Amino acid sequence: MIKRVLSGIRATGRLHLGNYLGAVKGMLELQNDPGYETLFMVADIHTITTPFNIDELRKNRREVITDYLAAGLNPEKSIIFLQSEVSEHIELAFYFSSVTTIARMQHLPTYKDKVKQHPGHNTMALLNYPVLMAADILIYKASLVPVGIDQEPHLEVTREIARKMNQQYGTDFPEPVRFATKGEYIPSLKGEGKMSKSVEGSYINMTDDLDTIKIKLSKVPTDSGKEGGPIPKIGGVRSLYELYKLFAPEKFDEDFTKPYESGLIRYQSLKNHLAEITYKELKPIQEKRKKLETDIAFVDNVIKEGAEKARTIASKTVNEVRQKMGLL
Ligand code: AQP
Repeated sequence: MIKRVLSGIRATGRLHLGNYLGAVKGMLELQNDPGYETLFMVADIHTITTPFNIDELRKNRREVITDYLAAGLNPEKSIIFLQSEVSEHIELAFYFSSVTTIARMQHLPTYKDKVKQHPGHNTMALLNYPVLMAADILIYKASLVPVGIDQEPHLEVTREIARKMNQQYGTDFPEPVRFATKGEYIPSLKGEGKMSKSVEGSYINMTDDLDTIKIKLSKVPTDSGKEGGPIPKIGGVRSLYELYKLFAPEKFDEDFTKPYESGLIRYQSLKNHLAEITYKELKPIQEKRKKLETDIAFVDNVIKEGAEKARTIASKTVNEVRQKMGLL
């Protein structure tokens, strides 16, 4: 039986290397494997769980679709859509909230982090984020989810909800697992935490040009490079190491690990080289993006057809759930 795949990215801004390496690369791999039926959405409803600007949201919904297409998501192989255009997700999330306790949601590390980040915005929508994510996945009965490691607690919640729904109402939801990429956790350029859209100075955007990437990497904090010893587990050096490993896997031992261990690393030339190899991978995506930006009708059509296809599957699941719960 063909397995379904679902993933999404919030419409909070331009995509960065963390989104690309942790999520989009996994999406591409699964899209291009005929053993899977793939659905990729822009999680624009999830965007309103943290403070947002209306005009920015409207713009970013389209920007993320364009980023997806530029990176290689293909509407002939995948269903690409905006979450808000399939309102069944919200309906299913409400049904799921009836088998989810408030205490379970309050204990999630992702929830606590966001409350810390936006103390004046501790809303029901934020608390409900993982329930909506469970609905996003289970509405398509997807069993594989290409997302970064930071999303693992939410997948655990999704599995719990699937189990509870199946036990209490006899539904047939799968218990989805994460599809991990090599870049499942890209650290921040600031050397602390993960690369994140909402942390200024932490990220490289997929649309950054070579000079911008060089400037951003030049600011990554490092040590003197003369101490030697094992690569630190945290901090700016670790961030550089992780990026180097992903963009130059065959050379990182020789270029990074050995010079570091022997106290001979030269950060400036290393950072410049890292900027060049990073840009080399992003350049074709950026070129494709430029063309897509002018092809408004094509992008509009992707959005329209994606929603129609997604809605067909989603409404079937919601009807099944209504029936099983006595609402139909
Ligand atoms: N640093 C990261 N390393 C690996 N994967 C990452 N992802 C995000 N950051 C990293 C993955 O990208 C996908 C989309 O994430 P999202 O936009 O839905 O939400 P997010 O995690 O909130 O992304 P940001 O950049 O951190 O946005 P803000 O700052 O707005 O919260 C997910 O698969 C995620 O794992």
